[in-house]
Amino acid sequence: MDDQGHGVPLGLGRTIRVGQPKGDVVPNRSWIMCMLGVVVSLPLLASDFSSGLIAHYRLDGDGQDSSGAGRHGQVFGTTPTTDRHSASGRALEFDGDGDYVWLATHAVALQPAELTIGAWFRADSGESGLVSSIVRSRLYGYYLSISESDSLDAAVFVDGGNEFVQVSGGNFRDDQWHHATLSWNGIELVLWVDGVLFETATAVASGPIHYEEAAVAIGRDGDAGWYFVGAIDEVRFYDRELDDDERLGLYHELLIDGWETGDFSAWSSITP
Ligand SMILES: [Ca+2]
Ligand SMILES: [Ca+2]
Repeated sequence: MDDQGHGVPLGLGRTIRVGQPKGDVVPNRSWIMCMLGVVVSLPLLASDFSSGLIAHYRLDGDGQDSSGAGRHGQVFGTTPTTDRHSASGRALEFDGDGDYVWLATHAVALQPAELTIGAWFRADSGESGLVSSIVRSRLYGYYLSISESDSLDAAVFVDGGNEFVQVSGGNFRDDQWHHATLSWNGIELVLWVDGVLFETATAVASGPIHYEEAAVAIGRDGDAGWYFVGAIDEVRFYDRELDDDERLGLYHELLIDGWETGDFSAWSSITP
């Protein structure tokens, strides 16, 4: 395993555990009723998303942290672009050539023992053969990226860096917006994509994520290249695992956007 966490293991990692897909999880009725509750209790739902929130990068043309913690990122390159709702200037475009948001100043906070990362991404097609990093903390640490073969990869390093835990699959270099939620709870790595459980992997050695150095970035593999090509939006870091309703809530945050803007077209997406 190289310290990038990409490519062929080179012997540094003691074990590699790759989980199996568990199929789709259909939003259940209780959740739907919960979401309907948004109409009358939006502030309650919104407050749930702030529990354990370390940082929230809306990437509305900048690297500001809107969590209230002041963990603002330093933006290099990038171009404001449309988000998944076609709202202009509400996401960042990364050209694959030196564009990234540098978060190392806040590495102490952004390198928790357990974590959840939620992010929207739109990976450009035609970039196969390259790794496109969505979020990375290295050395070791964690990452969410599009692989050379266009799969979505999520991984953490634990047990002092001796164990590499990864989930991987699909083809996401498709010019479409997708939402990924990566969680590590000390035992299991869980990846949700577009509001459903995608894959899990259980570690041999439980424990905190292992970090060395402070290289945390959006759109780059920490301080080691693998620049993202496409757009990234709404990156959230939590210092805890989210439960399934919360994961679903992150994805369906568009409902909250609809509530705010009066566009309820997305409501059909949770028809039971
Ligand atoms: Ca945004
Ligand atoms: Ca550039």
